[in-house]
Amino acid sequence: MSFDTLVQFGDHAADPHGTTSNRALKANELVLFDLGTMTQNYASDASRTVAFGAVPKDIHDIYDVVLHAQQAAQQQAKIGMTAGELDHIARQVIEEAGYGQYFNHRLGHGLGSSVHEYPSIMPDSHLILQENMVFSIEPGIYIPGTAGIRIEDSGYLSANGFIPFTQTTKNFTVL
Ligand SMILES: [Mn+2]
Repeated sequence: MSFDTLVQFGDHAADPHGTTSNRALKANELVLFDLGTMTQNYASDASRTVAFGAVPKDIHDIYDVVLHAQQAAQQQAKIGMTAGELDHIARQVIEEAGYGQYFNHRLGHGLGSSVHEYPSIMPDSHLILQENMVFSIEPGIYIPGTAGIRIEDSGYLSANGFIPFTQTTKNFTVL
């Protein structure tokens, strides 16, 4: 594994920098997974959030906001734009849905022989994104006391746009 696997349940996932704990899983809450592996000395990193049982509609709606933000950034990433512009694409989707204050970290980070590397995909960065840069796109919404939702793919930037390494479904999944 490229870092300690993170699994967080329900309100516990509202801390995006939290850790796995002894908090027991309850019915009808979200489960956030964040994990990666090392392959030929290169790190991977991916996150998925799934439902364990039925979750309230407002939680499902928030999931859709995160998914739209993640997909917008992934689809619009292109060579020559700045890291700040890419961050803004996802952040704007979340802000327009009214959850801007709950997306409290950068959009993504580079990865290579370690899991967090240059470039940093963050607000106001003027760094130009270049062909074959490898980075994550991982917007999230974290509502204290309620839930945390993050969807993350890592990939590389090609002439045809962002090519994700992760193929796992991002459709809302109920276990
Ligand atoms: Mn990551």
